[in-house]
Amino acid sequence: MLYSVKMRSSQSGRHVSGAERIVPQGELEIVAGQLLRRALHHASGEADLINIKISRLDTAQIRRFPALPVSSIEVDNPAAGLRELAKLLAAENIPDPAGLVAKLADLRAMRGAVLYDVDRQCRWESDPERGVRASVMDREYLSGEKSTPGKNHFAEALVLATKVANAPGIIGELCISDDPDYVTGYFASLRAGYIRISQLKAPGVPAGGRIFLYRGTAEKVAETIEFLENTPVIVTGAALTPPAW
Ligand code: WAQ
Ligand code: MG
Repeated sequence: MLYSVKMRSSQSGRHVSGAERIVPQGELEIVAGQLLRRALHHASGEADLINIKISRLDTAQIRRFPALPVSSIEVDNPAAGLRELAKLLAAENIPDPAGLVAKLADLRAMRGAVLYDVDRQCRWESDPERGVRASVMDREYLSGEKSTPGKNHFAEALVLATKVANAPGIIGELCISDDPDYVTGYFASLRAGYIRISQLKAPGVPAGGRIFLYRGTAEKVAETIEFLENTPVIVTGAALTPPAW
């Protein structure tokens, strides 16, 4: 039996941290404890509200996707990283790369991501302050592999990016961590894979966020959001550590 475990924490209503896991019943206690510790000790602030939600999954609904292939671009400073990001968007024929990169660099303290319609140039989240949260996902645990406490930015982002890239109507994703000292970000899509960029912000900067790029009809947005929020996804063959720069 598998369960979805979601954690989110906030301080005075402002999002501080969140995480999603899929675990067997026997690991619920340990994983809930790990997520609780993580919520209590977060670099972005001390939480005054922590929510841990556990729900049993219908295993017949679980979709499995192979992890996106990982590649990397090393840059000397954040400005160069943002330029590389814009180049990747241009290479994907996404309209207004510079505008999108500027939008990303401006984001802060959302629980979820911006769902951005690249052709209509509008946002589709019903609550723009919260955004759309990709959820109910995890890596496939290899036999004997124990889930580790603490946050592995790369491993978690690769799982999220793989789910998002496989969502109907999503043609790409941009990400900068909101953790003040985590400066590596990425662009990901089913076509391009998961492309790390070594610096997208300066150390100590609390800003960060995600933009999911949507292309499709207005009628199909609901299907995309439903997949992102509720379809259980297990990502296979995902590395725990990134390739060396
Ligand atoms: N669904 C949608 N948006 C999310 C989610 C989610 N499940 N989790 C976080 N976000 C949004 C939210 O706006 C956060 O403020 C923002 O993304 C950043 O989240 O290869 O740590 O968890 O080394 O701070 C990238 C790793 C790490 C790069 C990204 O993001 C690499 C990271 P964080
Ligand atoms: Mg964070």
